Amino acid sequence: MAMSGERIPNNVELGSDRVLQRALEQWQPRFLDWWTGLGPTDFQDRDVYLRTAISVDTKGWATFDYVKMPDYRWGIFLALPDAERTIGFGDELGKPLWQQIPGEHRSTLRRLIVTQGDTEPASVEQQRLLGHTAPSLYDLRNLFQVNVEEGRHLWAMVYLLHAFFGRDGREEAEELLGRHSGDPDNPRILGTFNEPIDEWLSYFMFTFFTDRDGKFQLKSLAESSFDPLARTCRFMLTEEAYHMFVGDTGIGRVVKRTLEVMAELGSDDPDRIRAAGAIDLPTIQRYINFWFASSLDLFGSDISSNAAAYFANGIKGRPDEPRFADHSETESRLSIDVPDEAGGVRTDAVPMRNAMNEVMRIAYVEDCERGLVRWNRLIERAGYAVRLRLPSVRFHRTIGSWGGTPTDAEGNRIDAATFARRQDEWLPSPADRAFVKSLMRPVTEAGKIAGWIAPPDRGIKGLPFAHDYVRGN
Ligand code: BYC
Ligand code: FE
Ligand code: FE
Repeated sequence: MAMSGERIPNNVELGSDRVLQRALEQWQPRFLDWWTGLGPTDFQDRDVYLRTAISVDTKGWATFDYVKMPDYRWGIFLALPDAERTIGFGDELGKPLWQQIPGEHRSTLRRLIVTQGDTEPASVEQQRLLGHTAPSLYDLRNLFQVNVEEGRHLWAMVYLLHAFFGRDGREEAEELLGRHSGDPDNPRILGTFNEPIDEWLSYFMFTFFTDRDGKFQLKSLAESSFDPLARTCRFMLTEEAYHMFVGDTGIGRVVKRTLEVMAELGSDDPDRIRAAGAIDLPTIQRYINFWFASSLDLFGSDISSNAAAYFANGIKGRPDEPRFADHSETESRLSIDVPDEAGGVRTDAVPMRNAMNEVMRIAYVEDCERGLVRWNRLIERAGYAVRLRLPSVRFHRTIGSWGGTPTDAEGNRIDAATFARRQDEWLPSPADRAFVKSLMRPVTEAGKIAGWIAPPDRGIKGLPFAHDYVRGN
């Protein structure tokens, strides 16, 4: 099915649509210019042991080999069609899926696809300097693995724009390479994707918390009535799992190393732990607070007429929609806590369709909790009473009912002055960030690892940790 001999590997029979093929072949060199200009700096001529998607066959969907990143075979792969599937939610429940875009939903779908597509290259831009400070060759390889796959996710959205949106779609595809993370004049669309990621603790937080937003957004778009969108998201989720693994095990390895240093010192004093070159648990907690809150914002407003319209029109469902009992949700409501005018909290019963962003956010928070359970098990086994926790979903929000309402990490409302005075208790301070950055020194010898992180339990694809995953200098 996959045509790997083609310039753009694909399973969408690109060769039978010459106009589309030519349009994408014209976009390809622009993508490569972007990749070499704004992708990982200075590692483009290295041989990196990378996974490449080559088909959607569940057993053999990817190959592993040494590749120079600019030679990576970014392809277009959609999960196979499911002949049984019909519209799974909303007002058109049970009707046939759309293979083309209904005119009335064109601008909405375009905006969602552009928003999804925008995040993918944004993350590559955010991470472009990290290669210079990788704690091991294994981590360096994982960074580049995630980067090339985010590049492929951009291809997935650009394919949809070119194939289904004509001239508008081609223009949007250009702009996906024109906006840049953190650019004051032309930033990326969503907040989190303009945050700098210039050290590896933030990188692991990002792949844990922000790629997990990706998982949930992709799962909800995988339910879309627009079948090509659903199928492309289904396949993207195959790659996404590893991105979250990198974050989950990355944070776990930082915690593990910190616990080793605490045992060596016989102390949990943050200053002594820092002096010994590890990251104290309170600092890790503050990074969790920051990245969790920022990623919660990515779900949009908790009460959203946009979300209600996406659901009613069958455009965007809930993650794992078949697991819900009611796929129409015309009568049901969800209780949502919002700040009231008197400085307290009020509970509103919001029509379920308007609360779809919150439904997703709740599922996301539960998924995040599972990671914390694993890290806390390490702390518990080491004999310490402290636990890492997720802050309240109200904490440090910029979007939704709690956006701009100051609270402490438990979600109690406080005034702005108190927040300003105490924020260094909850969020990474400039001094925390400077400390974490001071630890970032590259370790480039196979089998060696930086002092602030433990090695992984195993390497890639059955190879040892000490394998030479990135070759050539
Ligand atoms: N920052 O009703 P509202 C990933 C805007 S991550 C800035 O609240 P709605 C990845 C919103 O656009 C997954 N603006 O929101 C991870 C709207 O603007 P307009 C990315 C924000 O529409 C790691 C306005 O506020 N995929 O794949 O229900 C590495 C009010 O709208 C933010 C998607 O997001 C924010 N945080 O939902 C690589 C899926 N939040 O239109 C990749 C596609 C909201 O009034 N996107 N706004 O100008 C969506 O489904 C929706 O656009 C959102 C917002 C869920 C983001
Ligand atoms: Fe992605
Ligand atoms: Fe990802």
